[in-house]
Amino acid sequence: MADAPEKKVILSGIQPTGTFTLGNYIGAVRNWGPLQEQYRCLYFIADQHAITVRIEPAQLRQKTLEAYAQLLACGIDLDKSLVFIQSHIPTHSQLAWVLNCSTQFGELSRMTQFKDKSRKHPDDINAGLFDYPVLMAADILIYQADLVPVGIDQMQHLELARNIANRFNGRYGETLKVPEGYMPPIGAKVMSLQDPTKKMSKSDTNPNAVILILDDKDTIIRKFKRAVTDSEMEIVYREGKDGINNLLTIYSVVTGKSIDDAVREFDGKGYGDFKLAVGEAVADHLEPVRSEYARLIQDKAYLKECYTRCAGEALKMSYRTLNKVYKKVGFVPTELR
Ligand code: ATP
Ligand code: LTN
Repeated sequence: MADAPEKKVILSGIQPTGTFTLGNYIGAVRNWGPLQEQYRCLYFIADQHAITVRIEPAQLRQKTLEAYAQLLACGIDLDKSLVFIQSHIPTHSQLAWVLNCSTQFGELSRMTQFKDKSRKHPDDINAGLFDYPVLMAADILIYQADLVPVGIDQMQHLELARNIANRFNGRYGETLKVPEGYMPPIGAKVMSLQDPTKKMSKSDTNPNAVILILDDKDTIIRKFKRAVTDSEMEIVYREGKDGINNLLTIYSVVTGKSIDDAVREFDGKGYGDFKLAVGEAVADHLEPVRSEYARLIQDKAYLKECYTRCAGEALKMSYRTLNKVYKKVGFVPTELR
């Protein structure tokens, strides 16, 4: 009998820089669960990326475990996917070194995230921050991933990963799969509730700007009530109405209704009623995530068993690519791997 065709590989990561926001959830993590049915999925906590900005070691350790439990609480099923911690898999950094030598200084200098974060942390523009996209390329290419589900802010990094793969293949012969991005049709960029021209971000210092997926119902409603909108009175999706557009997008995603239906539903209503309805819908949608997280985070032994098993499998997969790459570039083979 012919072998069943191998499933396509999906890979994505998230940094343990804080509790996931509604932006992370809608733009990325929420979409990862449903993909498990059709694809071979690998998801990981990018703790090595997180140290490109200053973070206390104890905090990083705790946030990494919390992020791991949050991923599982968001519907990722360990019978179908591998969920691991980046620093447990040394091959990512090993491949990153080789890929560094196929990456140009100029292209890394153009990365928007590098420029933004350099501006935010002018006293710590470290080489890791600069090299961040090459490690990200290695994360993806080491598993020969076909698809990478991310929010819009990561598309530039993904494009760079594609360029690096093409350049490597051009120089050494076909070795690395060139991945495609996978963006949600709606919600690829959820905006801050306090400045709807800026993306909602885990590292925002204004707590009212950000909904955390573990916020309780009262907190969620309070934050939506304070959301910045505009001085008009019309609930429509239109250019220039960034605050209302953002709320309509969020409402549409968490209720499964189309934006047009949402606009019809709130026709003639005031902003106050609308914000309350969005807050309630988000809180209800996130409630199962919050309770599942509360259960999982108690069980450290279970979490350890999960990330250890997954790392073992991921490591084995990753060696296949690393060994090929090492051979192609001309490293002398060793029995040690
Ligand atoms: P930080 O504030 O620490 O930079 P972040 O909130 O931007 O963190 P990341 O860990 O960089 O989060 O991103 C994880 C995933 O969430 C990525 O796929 C990213 O594209 C997506 N994402 C982040 N913020 C948003 C947002 N506001 N809207 C949609 N997707 C988002
Ligand atoms: N840079 C990503 C996190 C990340 C990632 C990856 C995403 C690290 N490695 C590989 C997709 C594929 C971010 O979300 N900021």
